[in-house]
Amino acid sequence: MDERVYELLNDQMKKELYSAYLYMSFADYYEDEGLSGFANWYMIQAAEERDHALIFRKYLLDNGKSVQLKGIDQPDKTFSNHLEPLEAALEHEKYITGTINDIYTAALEAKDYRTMKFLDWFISEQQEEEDNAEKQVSRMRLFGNDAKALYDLDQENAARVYAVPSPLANA
Ligand code: OFO
Repeated sequence: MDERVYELLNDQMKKELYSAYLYMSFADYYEDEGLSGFANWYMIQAAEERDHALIFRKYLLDNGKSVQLKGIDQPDKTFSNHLEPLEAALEHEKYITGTINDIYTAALEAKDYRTMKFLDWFISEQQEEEDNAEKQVSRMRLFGNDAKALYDLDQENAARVYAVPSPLANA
């Protein structure tokens, strides 16, 4: 495997684990705010991010590469209203989309078609994650100032259930 592609895949594991850590901090904020549905949403999001890291880990191991676990930063977000974590999540997902695109570009340049194919799942996943994050932002902007509507949004988020991502389910 091309050295740069390898490094980027390895770094992505850390970024996905940081995403899990970040979303857990959002869940903690919402728990403190009494919005346990939003907390549920972000704990499931955190579980998905950990799974994303495991998918990269498996890909490296399946391709005979060693895994290098690197240090994970402390999330430094503090929030002053219910909208801010949702906006931070959208911004973060766009950043992660950029990092996936960077690996794809490196794989293309290295003619590493296998890695490009592997990344296809993540490219679709990022579109879904950005869509979900955008939906959370717009619904909070529209309805977040109304107590009954906020309660309903919280209930909706409470209904989210964890599902194993297909690359791990089929592993
Ligand atoms: Fe790993 O998908 Fe969000 O960041």
